[in-house]
Amino acid sequence: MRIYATTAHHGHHSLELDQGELIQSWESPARADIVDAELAARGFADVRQPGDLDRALIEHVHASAYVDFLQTAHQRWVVDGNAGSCAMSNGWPARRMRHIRPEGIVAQLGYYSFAADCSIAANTWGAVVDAARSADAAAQYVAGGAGSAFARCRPPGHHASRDQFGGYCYLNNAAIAAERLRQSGAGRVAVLDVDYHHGNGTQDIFYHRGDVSFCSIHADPKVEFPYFLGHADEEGIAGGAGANLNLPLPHGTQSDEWFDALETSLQWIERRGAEAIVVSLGVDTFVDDPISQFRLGSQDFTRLGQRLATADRPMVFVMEGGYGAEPLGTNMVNVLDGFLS
Ligand code: OKP
Ligand code: ZN
Repeated sequence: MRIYATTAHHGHHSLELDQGELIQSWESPARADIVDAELAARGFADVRQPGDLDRALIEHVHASAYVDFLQTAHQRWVVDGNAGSCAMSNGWPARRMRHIRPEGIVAQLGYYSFAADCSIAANTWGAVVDAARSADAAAQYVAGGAGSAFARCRPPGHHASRDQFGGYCYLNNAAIAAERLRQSGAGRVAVLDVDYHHGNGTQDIFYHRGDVSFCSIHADPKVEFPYFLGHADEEGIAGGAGANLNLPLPHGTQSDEWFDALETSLQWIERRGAEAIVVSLGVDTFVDDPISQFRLGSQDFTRLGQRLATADRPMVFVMEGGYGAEPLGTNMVNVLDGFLS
């Protein structure tokens, strides 16, 4: 299996408002280092650098003004007199307020985000671009007939919508991979999101589209981040009607119930006629994940990979969540290993 990864992510470690305190985010550089070490230890040696960022491709997924904003936000923050800190908002457009883009950097940070768990530092953009490049390169490799690839992305992407960052995500790596597969000739693509959290950004990006189906297995938004999207009645609109499937599950969900949802997902993807699949691969469904409440064991990730292989489709794995220490590497690589076995 071909891997795409870079080291630019080391420059990015966000601040996060967690239980009333501003902490160094759970979404840390060590996460990718742990996965890279496990890949190397288990013989995944075909690790490549991705090509340049394709701005035109990105603009099929994100609003151009939003991409410009991300690229320049930290510099504008510094010019505004905030050198040394990370750019983060303190106000958001809520109910009965107006969605008119304001002018100042702090206000625009609120306009272009939906959560206070995600800040922008000097090196954030470089990390974000490299994650997007990795996802694109993995999709190009698979579109060329290569079978499967893993984009070891950091920061993750599935919470980033067309024009909002949040949930540790800035550009939507999985959506970029799906769009690349479409532009490379796959008529219908599916994104299967197995991260513990709902992929609200990916859903948003493809909600009007029938050519990219989106299916997510996740903790019920009534009790879990991102709180305001991911309910079972969200089925897509206009040309995308029927092309969105959400399978919310309660806190404490165990393997049996989770794998029942996976069966439902894969049968639905089959019915949608997907020629290629992007897997938003979060392993924060693990029982000991420090911020999550499902109960999958390490062997379950091998089983997940094995079941995905039976879908018998070109597959792009895009790294999303999974927190804590060493088990993160074991669990992530177990999926890839199970897939190849
Ligand atoms: C990103 B991904 C922890 C708060 C967590 C944000 C979670 C983002 C998850 N106390 N808030 O989907 O893994
Ligand atoms: Zn997650």
